[in-house]
Amino acid sequence: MAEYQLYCFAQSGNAYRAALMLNLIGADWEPIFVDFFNGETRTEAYRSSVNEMGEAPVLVHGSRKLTQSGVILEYLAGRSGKFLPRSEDDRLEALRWIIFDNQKVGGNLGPYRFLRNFAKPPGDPIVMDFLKGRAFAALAIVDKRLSGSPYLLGAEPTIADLSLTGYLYYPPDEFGFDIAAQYKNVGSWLDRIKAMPRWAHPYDLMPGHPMPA
Ligand SMILES: N[C@@H](CCC(=O)N[C@@H](CS)C(=O)NCC(=O)O)C(=O)O
Repeated sequence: MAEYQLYCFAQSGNAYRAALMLNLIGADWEPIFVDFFNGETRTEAYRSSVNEMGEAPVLVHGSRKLTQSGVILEYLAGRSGKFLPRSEDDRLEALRWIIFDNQKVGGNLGPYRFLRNFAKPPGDPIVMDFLKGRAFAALAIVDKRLSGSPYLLGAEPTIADLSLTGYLYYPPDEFGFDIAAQYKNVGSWLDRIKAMPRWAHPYDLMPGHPMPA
């Protein structure tokens, strides 16, 4: 058995944050497929034995079980010393961006992409416009931040960067817009992270893609 197990599925940008971190730090890890689209996270069994919050990702490390991608990133950075913000100020700054991402970037892009590609029926146009507008406003803030430095906290990549990539490598046709082309600094930053050894696309890193017809 691998050292780490990650409950995840390929379409989940929330889970990708943790899967990407595990891969980039060279951890010995294996995915455990969560059958999200058939309702696994809503079952009593999942909530009682995997995550009471009914969410993926979940990281298992020995007797420890961690949920919330931000918590998982912090844990792995602390253990590996990689992507770890060094000073107390930097740790707080990374946490600030991770929360911003969870709420405003991934927090809007995730539901938008879900309603556009996977929900039956697809999302109401008014809801879609709202989510898109919120996501664009948040991406503009990230783009401005990245105009001054290669990574969110400066010269070195941290867990804040890995968190923010969550939904940003999925294909533009799943969104109906091209984030990397529309937000140039975000596009170059995504390329920098993509060039790191052991980077992998979410569809190659986690199980469940392509989805059965
Ligand atoms: N803030 C959480 C979000 C996790 C999350 O919402 N995951 C989705 C899958 S992409 C989920 O399991 N949703 C189930 C639900 O909300 O009922 C994180 O970053 O881990």
